Amino acid sequence: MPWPCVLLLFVVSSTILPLQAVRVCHIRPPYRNLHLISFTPKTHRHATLLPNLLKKFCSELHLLAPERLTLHLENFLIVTHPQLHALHNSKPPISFRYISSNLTAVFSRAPKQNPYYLRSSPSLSSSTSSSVRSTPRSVLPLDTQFYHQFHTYHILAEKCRAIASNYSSHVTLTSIGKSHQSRPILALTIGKTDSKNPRRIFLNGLQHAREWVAAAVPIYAAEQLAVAAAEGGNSNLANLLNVVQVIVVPVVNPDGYIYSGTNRDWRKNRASTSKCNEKNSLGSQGPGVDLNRNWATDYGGSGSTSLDPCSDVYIGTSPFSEPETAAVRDFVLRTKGLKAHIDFHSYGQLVLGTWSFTDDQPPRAEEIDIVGTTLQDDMTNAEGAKYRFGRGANNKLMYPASGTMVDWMFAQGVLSFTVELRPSSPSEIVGFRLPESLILPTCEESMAAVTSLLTYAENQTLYLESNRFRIEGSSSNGGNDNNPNTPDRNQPSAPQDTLFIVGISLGGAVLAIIVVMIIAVGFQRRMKKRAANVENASSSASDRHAAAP
Ligand code: 0X9
Ligand code: ZN
Repeated sequence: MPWPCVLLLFVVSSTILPLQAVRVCHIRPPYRNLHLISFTPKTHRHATLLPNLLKKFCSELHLLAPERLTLHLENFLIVTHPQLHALHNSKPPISFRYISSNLTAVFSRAPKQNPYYLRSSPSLSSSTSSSVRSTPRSVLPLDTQFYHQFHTYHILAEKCRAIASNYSSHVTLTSIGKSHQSRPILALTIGKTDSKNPRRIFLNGLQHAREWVAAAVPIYAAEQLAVAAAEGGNSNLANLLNVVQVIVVPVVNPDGYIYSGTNRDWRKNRASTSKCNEKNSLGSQGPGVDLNRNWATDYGGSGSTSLDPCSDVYIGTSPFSEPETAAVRDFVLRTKGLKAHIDFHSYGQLVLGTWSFTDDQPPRAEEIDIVGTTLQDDMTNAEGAKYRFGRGANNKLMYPASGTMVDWMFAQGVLSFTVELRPSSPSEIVGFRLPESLILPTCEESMAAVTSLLTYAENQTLYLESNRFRIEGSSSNGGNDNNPNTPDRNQPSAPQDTLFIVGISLGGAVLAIIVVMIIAVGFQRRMKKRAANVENASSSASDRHAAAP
């Protein structure tokens, strides 16, 4: 029999206050987006105020509501996430206690041991609830349920509004411009910054319509940061947010995102042209501009670009011809103190440093490598999914790309990375169609990178020094076999060895021959291993290239 989950009341004690007939709602598993909370009316005033409050929520928001309310005892409520937020925002006359969002765990207990299953156990007292997390909170918790599924654009925009209103002392929501189809491009700003010497980082997602997880990740980061800022205290994130402000534009391409709901492999924006078909399953032709080819740095260069308006990598008519890229450009140009940036995409599990269009040595190459390698490690260590770092056009991880956002950001002096989220390759899981169960882990590992980027922005010198030491000191995890820009400390050293051997005395010749043979065998083995690595890297790069764009 399914557990009927009702708003429960204890009948143990003295005062039972009859309420107006409020229905008892039944819910069934799966218990998604639900929270268990409680109220303890301490006075008759509370007890008279509460019924109306609850009734309001019940009728308007389908809150589970009691038939009776017990004075001095805990009265349990099951609320949906929006109800919880609405209740919180309504500043109820008595405080509620947040207990758990894991209703499956709560209701999987045997009825007799289940303090919340009171229909069949009316004698249980409120003290039995101590087995469930009962930290009183004044700040709304992170809504992890939200990240268990992909949402429509409308819901994502609602979520941004909810983050801004629920944490209004720490978060502001603005529109930085409009898309082709006049949708606002939303930006959330979290934390404060000293106006004389501002330090900011910028996160964005979803330049490419079909890369859905790349919208969830920046929203998760914004919510997580908002919770940390609101909770304050001495947490690492709260301290960082006292110094560094974070700006999040989760969906650069809202029109494309919406369109990908019906045309799942859509990549570009929704600029129209009469020249192309309205279809675009992978590989076919459709209108629109590839926003990540529409930036001014090496605009129209040879890195996977096209002048064909129907191509998936069409560059548009001129740099920033698209309202979406122009809006972000203008916003970035008027925002002082930007230190670092991540442009989230999927897929490949890659951290890519600038430049994207050339192998020429960029300025601050060592800095890019230290931060990039650290982000790679942070993301890998968070959940165990392996991320790889590389920079340059021919980094063996991804194809060259011209006119990209990260290259333009870097040209403005902002350390900038493309992060290709999960999955790692099309064969592992089907590319852009990431299973929903992997959204949250992807968000969580990305949060590790965001935290690291905040730490970098807080004190670049300290960050670089400590990570330089860590990367040089680590034998395997910190380094990256596939990164051509990291000096290969395992390069075979045969030429020096040979010179050395030539110089030794004749008496040592026999010994020298043995040494040479040992070195030669070792050298041969290393070369074989290296060849195998290169082969692996290039086959994964060509897989990737074949899949996107
Ligand atoms: O092609 C792109 O714009 C990005 N890849 S995606 O599959 N998400 O479309 C890569 C851009 C950065 N490229 C390099 N750093 N090479
Ligand atoms: Zn992309």
